[in-house]
Amino acid sequence: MSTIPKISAISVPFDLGAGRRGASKGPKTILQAGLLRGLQQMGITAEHTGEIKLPDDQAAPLAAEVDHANLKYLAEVVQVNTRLAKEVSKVVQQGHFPLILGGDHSIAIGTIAGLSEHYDNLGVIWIDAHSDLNTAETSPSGNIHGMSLAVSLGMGHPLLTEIHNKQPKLKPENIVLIGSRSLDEGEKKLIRSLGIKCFTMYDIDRKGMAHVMQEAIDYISTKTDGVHLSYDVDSLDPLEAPGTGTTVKGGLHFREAHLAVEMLAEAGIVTSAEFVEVNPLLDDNNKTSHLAVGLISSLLGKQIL
Ligand code: 5AB
Ligand code: MN
Ligand code: MN
Ligand code: MN
Repeated sequence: MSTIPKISAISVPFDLGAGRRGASKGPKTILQAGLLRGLQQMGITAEHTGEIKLPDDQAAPLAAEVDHANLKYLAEVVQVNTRLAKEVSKVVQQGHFPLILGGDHSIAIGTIAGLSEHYDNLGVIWIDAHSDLNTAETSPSGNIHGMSLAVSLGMGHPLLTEIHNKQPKLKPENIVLIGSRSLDEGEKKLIRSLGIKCFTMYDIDRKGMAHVMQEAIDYISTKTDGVHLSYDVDSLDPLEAPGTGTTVKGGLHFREAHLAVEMLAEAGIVTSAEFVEVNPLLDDNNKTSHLAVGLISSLLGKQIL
């Protein structure tokens, strides 16, 4: 990505979409780990456009009105994502590259909603141990961070799917899942019935990360007019990324995780990105925040030589 536009980083210090608290502190530690300085040293113009405001008391009456069985903190998730969608849309309008720092993965709802205003065929590369394709009906936890991709496909509570109007935001054939290894029954059914492209850890072991990424890039670049990268750090093995709320063994190794973003940089197809689920309260010496900085730098063109 040699012709990278100005980067506008947006912090979303929100964690009520997850089952554990702490991801709200992710954006701050990622910035403290030197994100902007590193990008500037690479010759990239990067600014921090600010933080999305957290839910206020106005969320409470809304929460009381809606039926939110198995949708924890629905009102708060709706409020934060409504604000985020507006901000992301504004950044795209300005011609900048939106870089969203989470926060738990429920914020993908707002990111994708804001992006969808500007693309007819938005592609999404979803690197995650999970597929986040649950609905209130299939979710084992009620945590909305496990539902964000389903919401973007138009499935779920109307208060979520109707954020920022356009419906649905995404088409199933424009999605690629990478790193999957913990899928709930309802999610598996949905992946099969909608024919969503899914590279599990088995595929990565079997074919190698380079092969998988090339297939993913070829698949998504022909039919989309923009590609959003949604990178959940729990895609990495917990040994590499201990600071995250829902770890699953058998994940991406350090180099596999970087190769993925290096190949995306080389392909030059990514038009926006979010890095989510960094939880400093669970981390080991900010290892996971530093990892996120490394991954973002590689995505934006940092090379070894
Ligand atoms: B994450 C689980 N599928 O729905 C659920 O971290 C986990 O954004 C979701 O990928 C994990 O509760 C959500 C069991
Ligand atoms: Mn400008
Ligand atoms: Mn996720
Ligand atoms: Mn995950």
